Amino acid sequence: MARHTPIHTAVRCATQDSFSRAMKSFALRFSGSPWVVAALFAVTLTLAPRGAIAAEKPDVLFIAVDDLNDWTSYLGGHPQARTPNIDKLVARGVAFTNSHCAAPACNPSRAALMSGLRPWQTGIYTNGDPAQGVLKDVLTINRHFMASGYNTLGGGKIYHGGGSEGRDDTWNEWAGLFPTVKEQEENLNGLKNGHFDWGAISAKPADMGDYKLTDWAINHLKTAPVGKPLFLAVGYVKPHLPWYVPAEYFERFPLDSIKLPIVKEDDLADVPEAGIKMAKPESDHAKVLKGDQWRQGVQAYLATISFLDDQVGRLLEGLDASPRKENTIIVWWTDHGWHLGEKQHWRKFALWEEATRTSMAIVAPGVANAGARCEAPVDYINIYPTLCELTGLAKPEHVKGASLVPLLKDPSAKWDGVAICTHGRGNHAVRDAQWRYIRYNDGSEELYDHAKDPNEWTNLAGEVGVSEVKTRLGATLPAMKDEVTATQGADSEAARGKAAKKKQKQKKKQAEE
Ligand SMILES: [Ca+2]
Ligand SMILES: [Ca+2]
Repeated sequence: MARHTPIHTAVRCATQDSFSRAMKSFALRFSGSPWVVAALFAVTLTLAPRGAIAAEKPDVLFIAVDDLNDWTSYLGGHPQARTPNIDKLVARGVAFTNSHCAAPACNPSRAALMSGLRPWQTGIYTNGDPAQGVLKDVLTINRHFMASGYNTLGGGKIYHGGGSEGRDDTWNEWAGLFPTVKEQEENLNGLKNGHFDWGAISAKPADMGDYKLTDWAINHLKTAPVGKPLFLAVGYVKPHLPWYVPAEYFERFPLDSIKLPIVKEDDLADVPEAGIKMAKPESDHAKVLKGDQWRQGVQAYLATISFLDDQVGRLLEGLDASPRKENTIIVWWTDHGWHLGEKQHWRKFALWEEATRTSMAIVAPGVANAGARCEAPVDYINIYPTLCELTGLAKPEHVKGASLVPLLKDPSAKWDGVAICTHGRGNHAVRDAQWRYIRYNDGSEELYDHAKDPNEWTNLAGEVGVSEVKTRLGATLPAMKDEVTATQGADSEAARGKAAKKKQKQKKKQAEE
């Protein structure tokens, strides 16, 4: 797909009334000029009849969480994880237990979910790619809800970086990140590894940004006008590093009781070079071992998740005490998974189960059965179309993913979809009900059979008799030539800003010399 295609189709999908239809033919005539189309798109959004669709629409509570893997009680990713409130939330609807991000890093995962476009369609593959510039004319989820008459409010971390959030065509109110206690590197764990740090801090829960964000959200649930449907996006920052939370959360997980993840000593022996480069065993893992901080790291992650869980509990109470309790769709998602030493890897940035599996659930009163679990392989390209179907909003033309509504109605319904996760151009993982197939951009492969090997210890890609599986799963991936190149340095506001700064620096240097 050409890089600008989504932008043009975004223009077409914003055309929901007769005025817009007239403008559409105008847009199509000028579709060769991105400038005209972009300007027109802005006009279309401005003149959309806000509130016209309003009245009977359900409200949407859209909850994003940063860096939470499957260490929740209900997913059982770690036996000591204790998340009664998250469990309560997902039990109100359908918990998707085989759900995966579209990319294992904050920026590309969020950009894909919010736009409905995969990394290989936009060129947003890494945290360094300028998503705000690339998506500036794309009808993202929040813009679609806003243009459709929803009171669209956002706070915390929804996208990665705040480039577009302050614009008046993206949110009715953008609250930004909430200030928290010290987040700069304190080196509490002694590893001298930037924000890869953890430890108890002497602060009250109420000093934490996520606590303030929760208060902000509860206030809007209570006071936002009931005559207008609400799209409330709440972006929690924890359990992102650094894992600094008040001591009371650490006390919930005594250090001498902590269990380490179960790992295989020589797990990387059958992983191709490209995978080992992602694992970087000589980096974080070597430092953790050298500093004897593995157990402390696990404790700190569990403690930080527990802090998050308390905030989720407060938010649910706020929803239940509000006039919106009965008619609110909840979309709960974490932006990717996290390794804590499995395959000698820490953080996300890889294509194995720990990095791609997420916590995701959809509560849809009257549609989804409470307490249901769905094991179908799904990913974040499915969220945008699901939200459109649940709220009756038109599905934008550029949004090609399948809606999850059939699975919300019947979690065991037939499902042909697979989950795809992309980490850099040409590197992908595909997950179906049984298998994980990884293909790197040098052609090397991994294949794991989850029926027998849930820890992904044994790479079967070179075995006899698996070619059918590899071919079938590989067929869902794009050819390299069809993947958009990374947008880093591409024509975008961020890149232009960077280039201008560089030029200025050079000039200054020359002047000084
Ligand atoms: Ca993240
Ligand atoms: Ca292995």
